[in-house]
Amino acid sequence: MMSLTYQEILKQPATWTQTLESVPGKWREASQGIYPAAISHALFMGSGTSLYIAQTAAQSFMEITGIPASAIPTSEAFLSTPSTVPRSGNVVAFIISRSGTTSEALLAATYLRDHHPHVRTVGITCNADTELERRCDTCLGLPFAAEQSVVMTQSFTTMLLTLQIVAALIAGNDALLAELKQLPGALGELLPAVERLAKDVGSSLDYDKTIYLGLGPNQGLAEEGTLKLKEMTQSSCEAYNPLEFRHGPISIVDEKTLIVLLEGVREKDYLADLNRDLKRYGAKVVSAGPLNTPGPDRHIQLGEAFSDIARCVLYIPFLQLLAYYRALALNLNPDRPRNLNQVVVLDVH
Ligand code: F1P
Repeated sequence: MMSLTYQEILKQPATWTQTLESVPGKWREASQGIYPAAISHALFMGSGTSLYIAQTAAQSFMEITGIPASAIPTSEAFLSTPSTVPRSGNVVAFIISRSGTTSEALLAATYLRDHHPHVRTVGITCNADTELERRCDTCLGLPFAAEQSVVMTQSFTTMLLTLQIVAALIAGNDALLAELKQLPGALGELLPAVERLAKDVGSSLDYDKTIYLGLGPNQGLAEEGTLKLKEMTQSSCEAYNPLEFRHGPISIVDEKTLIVLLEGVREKDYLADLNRDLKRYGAKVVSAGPLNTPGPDRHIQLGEAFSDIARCVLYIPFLQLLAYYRALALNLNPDRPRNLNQVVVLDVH
């Protein structure tokens, strides 16, 4: 039988089309009583993959709307409230959870509802009729992106794209909405080349560590790259901002290091120096993005027609397929990650 994870990765162009068609209407309904001009802060939270969605969504939201935004692990909303939840103003909290049943997401929703009436909670989930929906003030359900796999793939890009659409609607940015609408077609065209490179690089067992580099909105994507690789292959890997990586962590680079660089236009003048150092210390560098800066051993050109924000979801299928093909090369079953279930539950919820 074909791997469920693989099938869900390849479904993304179709799932993104459904997202773009349905989210504006869903948001119109769900956002009754939320007045864009009155929002003073947007808080994005999740656990695991959903935390990395929150990171990229928060950066996207602030860039698109100009409204201050931050991302936190859901546990921090109720365990470190004074340092994570603004004490006043009109705060909108997006609580992201594929399952809609993860304990920390439920605890955060209940805590905010009971203790912080100035915070309006919006659940984002891929399942219908969930406990998260019952505990939040309002909810965006995306059941067409529900998954059978343990490892989250199409749910990552669907929930991230949803939050970017919501930000564009809040900002009244029609040009960005039109740009986002080009994504399913762009991924459809790119997938064969993305898969070829992911298979080539992922199948090589010449590396004992993988480093993912991404700046700004791409940092959450780099983190997500590590999580896919850890879940599907239990390999050692880390994520960094590419310029930060030169300030110490570069000491770990050697001939058995694979670097996956997610290029953004904003850092284009700074990447040649980084690539030179990475090569000098023996790393194999694979880059993905719109630039094709001199230096990498392999490159996949993607998303040059898109802004840095709209391009975010386009990098992700490459990272997912890289982990998938490495799992196959290691004789592991990507559908059965070690020590992990679809939902992580605490005794207290
Ligand atoms: C989040 C999560 C996933 C992880 C695993 C367990 O769940 O931690 O990131 O890969 O599937 O659950 P959710 O709150 O988004 O359902």
